[in-house]
Amino acid sequence: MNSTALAGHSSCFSFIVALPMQKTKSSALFSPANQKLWRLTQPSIWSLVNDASQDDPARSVLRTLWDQPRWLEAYHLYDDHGSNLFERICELPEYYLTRTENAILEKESASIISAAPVRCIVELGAGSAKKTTHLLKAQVAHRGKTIFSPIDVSLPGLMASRDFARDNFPEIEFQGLHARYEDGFSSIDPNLPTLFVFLGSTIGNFNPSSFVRFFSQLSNAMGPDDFLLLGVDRIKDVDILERAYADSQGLTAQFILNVFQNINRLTGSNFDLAQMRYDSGFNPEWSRIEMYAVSTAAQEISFPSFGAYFRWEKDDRILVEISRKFDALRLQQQLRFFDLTPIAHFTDSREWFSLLLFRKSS
Ligand code: AVJ
Repeated sequence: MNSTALAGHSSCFSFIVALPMQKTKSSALFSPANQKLWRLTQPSIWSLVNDASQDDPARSVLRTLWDQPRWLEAYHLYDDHGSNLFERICELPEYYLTRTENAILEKESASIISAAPVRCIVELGAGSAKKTTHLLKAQVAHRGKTIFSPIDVSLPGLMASRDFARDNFPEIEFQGLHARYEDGFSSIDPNLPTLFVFLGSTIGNFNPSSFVRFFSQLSNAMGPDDFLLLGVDRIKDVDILERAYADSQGLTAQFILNVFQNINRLTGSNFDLAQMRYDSGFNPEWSRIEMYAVSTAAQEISFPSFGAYFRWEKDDRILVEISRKFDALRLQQQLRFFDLTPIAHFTDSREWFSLLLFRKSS
């Protein structure tokens, strides 16, 4: 474990003694110019010193609710209740994604690590770190001491990930980044050979403009010895796709409608969950599942602190989440134009899910 990271917080005395050590230690992860942007706010967890760039979640909600169609940024789904619901979705028989990806990781982690000789693993999204176990195990077996640095906006997620790493992988130096993905990966030293890991088909949440921005920024932050492992859900039989987002227990409906509870809390708005229903389906033109909230009665939605309101008419829809389904070969081809060269492709026997490995091309 990173004991110097802990030392800076324990007492005044160790603060004086440990501070210089702490700086040399963490500079293994951050590029020297970016080191000063970060401070430890928790043992082994860094935050931006000046987080003014952080978007106000309430403003994000209003900005997209006035768009046409009305829509929401996916991150609002993951308040505490939403995160719990998502964990339960991952266990649903209809929701094959998590299970399938895990099985591929279990089988292929050694090959992935052999193909990507790195000293650091940066995971976008901390999750529970359990899905990363196989990779971490293979990395430690092949290379011994390693930096593991998850980036996440959820502090509880990072802390759980840190505790999991501490309890299971004494060889790992944990450096969590409490930040947005792009703020996190832009600070990492491009000279440190790093495997960036983006699992769970989370990339499927991104609309076209955030997709392009994300890969431009990530590729730009990557050094010549860096790799990207991307987990994506594939195009398949429409019934299988649609059932994964319309489960018989109604958990997905709860997960999607819960966002309005969160928004009421964030903005003081008056969305009435009893007057809306969940609807979802596959849109073949956009190759994505679309998840909507539909109003079952005309309602006036007001945002008192913004002096704003709109009428949500009966049967009108708010696009709460999208989940893109990918053609793996086409995606590999597309990412070449972001200077990412495909070097390996791992899938399951049904070809439902893919792990794509890329190298930064110079
Ligand atoms: C976390 C974005 C991968 O799109 O499958 C699951 C989210 N939403 N059921 C997905 C989700 C409804 C999930 N991702």
